[in-house]
Formats: sequence, C-alpha cells, structure tokens
Amino acid sequence: MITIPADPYPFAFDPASTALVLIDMQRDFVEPGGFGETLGNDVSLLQSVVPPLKNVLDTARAVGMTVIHTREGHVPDLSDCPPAKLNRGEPSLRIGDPGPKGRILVRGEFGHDIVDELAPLPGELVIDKPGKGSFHATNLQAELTERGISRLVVTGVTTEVCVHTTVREANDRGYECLVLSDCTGSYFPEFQRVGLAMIAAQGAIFGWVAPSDALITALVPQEVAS
Ligand code: TIU
Repeated sequence: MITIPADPYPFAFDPASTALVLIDMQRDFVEPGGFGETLGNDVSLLQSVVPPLKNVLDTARAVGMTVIHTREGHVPDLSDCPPAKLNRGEPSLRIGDPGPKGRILVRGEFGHDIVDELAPLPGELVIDKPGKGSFHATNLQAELTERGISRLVVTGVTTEVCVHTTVREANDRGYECLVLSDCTGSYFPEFQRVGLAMIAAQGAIFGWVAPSDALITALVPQEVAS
C-alpha cells in the first residue's frame, strides 16, 4: 500500500487494485466550438486541466496502473437520450444537432472523442456513457470487478457534473475515490472550489482530494506487479 497526503486525511491505495479514471476529456467539452461552449461556457478553464492530467496519465501508464477513459454521448438515432436531457435549457445547439465538430455529443463524431493529448492507448478501457455518471447504463462496474479494482483516482470534467456524479455513484458502490484537484475542471471557479470541498467534507463523505504532484511523487518509485 502507498499512502499520500490528501484532504481530509491521507489516502492509502495499492496501485495494482486502483484505476485512473479520466472523465469526459472530450473535444465537445474542452475545446472552443464544442457543446460546452454552446452552453455559454468559457472552455479555457477546462483546457488548463490537460497538461497536469497528461503527466498523471504518463505516470500511471509507466507504472502499469489500469487506465479507464469515459465519454458522454449518444447513439446516432439518440434513442439512448431521454427527452428530459435532449430538451433541457435553451442552448443554441442541442444534442444531435450539427456543430463545428460534428453532431453534438453523438458517438463517432470528432467532437465526441477525447482530446489528442489524452487519447486512449490500445488496451485502455473506454466507457461510453449516456448520462453524467459513469456507472449509469454502462458496464463499468463489471469491468472494475473483472480487474479486481477497489479504488479509483478520478480526474476529468466537469467537477460538479460528471466527476461528482461518478464519485457519488462509485462511493455508493463501495469504491474509495481520490479526486485530483488540478486534474479536474469546471467552467465556474466557485463550483470547482466548492465541488472539491463537498467531496472531502464530513470526514471524506464521498472521497479524498489531493493535488496531482502528491500522487506522482508517490507513484514514481513504484512499478505495478504484472
Ligand atoms: N455541462 C457540464 O458541466 N457538464 C456536462 O454536461 N458533462 C460533463 O460534466 N462531462
């Protein structure tokens, strides 16, 4: 076991039974012209997540940790998108509409895919999810069970939406989650701050929070037994 400093108290984990999860680092959310921007958001705050997350991804790969990517999106006929999600709000573009990066949040479209810097390697699990949480209507739990994973290091966007929903789902299913503060991002600075605080409050009510250098420092001497 490795123990790293974290909020609200040190997080202990074995890299062999811990997965790095990258939530929805998709062009539609992170890059200009995507779904996130059509909702009226400033995507520059999300772009700052990419360099530290790339460092964590490189380290996790180097030590042989399980790496899991998720993507939020829908099948082309949108049959997996509930009307309540499709019709929500007054965006200039809706899910399924043609956008500058292809149809918004539709699987197989350029904008739906993960940014180049964090592109999955062959053999890394990619979970396509129709909802905000990574467990809802996916095979994530079965994949984790098959790999003997009991803890998650959670990263990605956005902190208060898909990261939070996933951490809450994982917590209820018995997984211990460490959320990396500089590898998660929100379009709203106050949501980033409060979103992270909510996770670690009340003695780690949903999980732990730490900066990525705490994880990298602890992992560098490690190599996961194969
Ligand atoms: N809009 C927003 O903050 N997030 C999402 O719609 N999805 C994710 O968080 N991935």
